[in-house]
Amino acid sequence: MGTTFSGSLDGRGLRFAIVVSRYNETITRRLLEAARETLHENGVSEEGIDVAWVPGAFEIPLVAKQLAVTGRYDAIICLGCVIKGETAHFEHVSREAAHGIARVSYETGVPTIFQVLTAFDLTQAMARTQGALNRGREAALAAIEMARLMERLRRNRES
Ligand code: INI
Repeated sequence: MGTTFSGSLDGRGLRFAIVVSRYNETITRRLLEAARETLHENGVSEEGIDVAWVPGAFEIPLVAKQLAVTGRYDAIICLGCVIKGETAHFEHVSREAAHGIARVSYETGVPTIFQVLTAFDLTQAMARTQGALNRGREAALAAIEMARLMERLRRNRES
């Protein structure tokens, strides 16, 4: 019988970097708080969480990559909020954030979690940063699970 690989939600001893954008900061702070809280709830220590602030979602991938290549982190969590305005700027920013964040994962092998909200208005964004629905929580859980899964896959490669 073959092997089934899966991660776990045990964050003890893991290290994370969170890249968070200041644009729409009311929302991104809420994502950050929920992500931090969830990491702690799952055993990640205060010293295990570094945070880097960037101006907007467009700048997230560069900083995420810079952090990923240090080799210090088990996963990178990217938090941002893009809200549709009256021009196509929204499309460019959200597309590049998504592509860029995915590329960081593929190029570095470090799980890089995409939690850049793309909303049509502030109400939609607020709804996704409340209570159990807070997407910062989802991002933190995905980061722990992916960190543990990658660790498991590395062990499998070495054995
Ligand atoms: N950045 C965001 O994070 N969210 C937005 O909604 C947004 N809009 O709508 O313009 C936004 N723009 C700034 C962008 O991310 C860069 O910081 C800027 O273009 C400088 O490179």
